[in-house]
Amino acid sequence: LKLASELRQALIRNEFYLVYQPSIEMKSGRIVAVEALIRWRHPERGNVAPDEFIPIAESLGLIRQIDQWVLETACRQLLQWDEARLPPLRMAVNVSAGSFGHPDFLQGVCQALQEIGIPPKRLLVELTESAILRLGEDTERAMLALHNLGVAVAIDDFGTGYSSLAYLKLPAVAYLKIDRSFVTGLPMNANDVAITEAMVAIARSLDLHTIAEGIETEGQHEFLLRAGCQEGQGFLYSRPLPPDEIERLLAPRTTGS
Ligand code: G
Ligand code: G
Ligand code: MN
Ligand code: NA
Repeated sequence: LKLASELRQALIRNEFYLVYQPSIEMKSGRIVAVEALIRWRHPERGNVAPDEFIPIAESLGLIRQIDQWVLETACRQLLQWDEARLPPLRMAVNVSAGSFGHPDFLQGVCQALQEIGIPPKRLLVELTESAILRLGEDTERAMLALHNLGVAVAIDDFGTGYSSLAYLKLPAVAYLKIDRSFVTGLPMNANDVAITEAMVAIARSLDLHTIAEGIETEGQHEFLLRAGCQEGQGFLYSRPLPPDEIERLLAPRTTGS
């Protein structure tokens, strides 16, 4: 596959970049966090979607390098925003099973946080349910190590992954992301209403923070706010943005004179 050999070169050639999607507190509408999302600017093909190249990177064993690059780049960005006196955001990064389950993952996280100077509680690691299923017994070990470091984990794409609910009890798991597929049908679809309400109820009773994904309409926002969902992401608030646009949204305004 041509894409495979090009993917090997992409890190060296600096073809990856990150965009950041805001996450808002439902009650106030304030931006409280961003999620880093990788993009690949291919010299000939133009932008290649992560859905296309992440699975290839996983199968080629390149994902650990890529995820580490994402982690470091996102942490450096967070430091820059702090220095520009933006409100203190939480930074979420997506991590694949192959990275999360590797014995060196914790050290990579530790190193990025320490070298760049980011407190562990500012970072959120997003792991999909399907990744947890693939990890099996490695999940618990990696989760405990992250928890001891002070980094929280979000279960991404919650409700789509055929895995058990047992991992919701693991100490690092502090966030649950309600998948876009359940948000789409709100507030009209009775099944989506029942499922999202049940998810918020589970999260609340386990003391987990809920983040709904893919919010596109006021009706979805209203429903989720009333259901008790704490945070939301989606095109209604903002698309994933390059760093300078995040700054424009959040920079402290200089007042007159
Ligand atoms: O940004 P977009 O919606 O196109 O992302 C598509 C998928 O790619 C999402 O499921 C997301 O979790 C995944 N993804 C985006 N950025 C990263 C990344 O930096 N690392 C990993 N492992 N997955 C990512
Ligand atoms: O799987 P994960 O949640 O990491 O994927 C995030 C992806 O979802 C991003 O690539 C982003 O572009 C996409 N996304 C974010 N908000 C919306 C939305 O409101 N509607 C749709 N259709 N996609 C969204
Ligand atoms: Mn995610
Ligand atoms: Na998701």
